[in-house]
Amino acid sequence: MRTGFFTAATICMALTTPALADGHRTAYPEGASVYFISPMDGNTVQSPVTFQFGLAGMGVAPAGTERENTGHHHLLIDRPPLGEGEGGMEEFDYSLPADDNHVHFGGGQTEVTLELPAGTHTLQMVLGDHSHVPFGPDLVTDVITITVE
Ligand SMILES: [Cu+2]
Repeated sequence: MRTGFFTAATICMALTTPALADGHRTAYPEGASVYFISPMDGNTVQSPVTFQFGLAGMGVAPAGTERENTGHHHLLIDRPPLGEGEGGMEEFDYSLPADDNHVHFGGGQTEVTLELPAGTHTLQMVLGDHSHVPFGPDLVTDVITITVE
């Protein structure tokens, strides 16, 4: 009985405080959001592509800066939505990798220009904390698709 009670309490807490549920993720204000300013879903663009990253309800700070309610942007390129890749939802519990599919803007950039090969690409923005751990499923964008000419 006792074990059952604690299990239920843990699940309840996980549902109401997702940012703290696993002890890894950093808390963030309710209602905060990240969004693409440009490009937008369905856009056809030329390479190099200028990206503008939007963030509401929080501030941008360089990687390594441990300041409440701040983070830095990441661009996920041509991979499944975060949480639906090989690591499943555990992707939200660890630092994002840094490779061709996971680009970090650890300088606190909100606008960058990137070379992308011609073709169709999927993109997702993810806000990460000072140690590159995603804040949580609320602080990612939908995956958008752009075509590079
Ligand atoms: Cu990062």
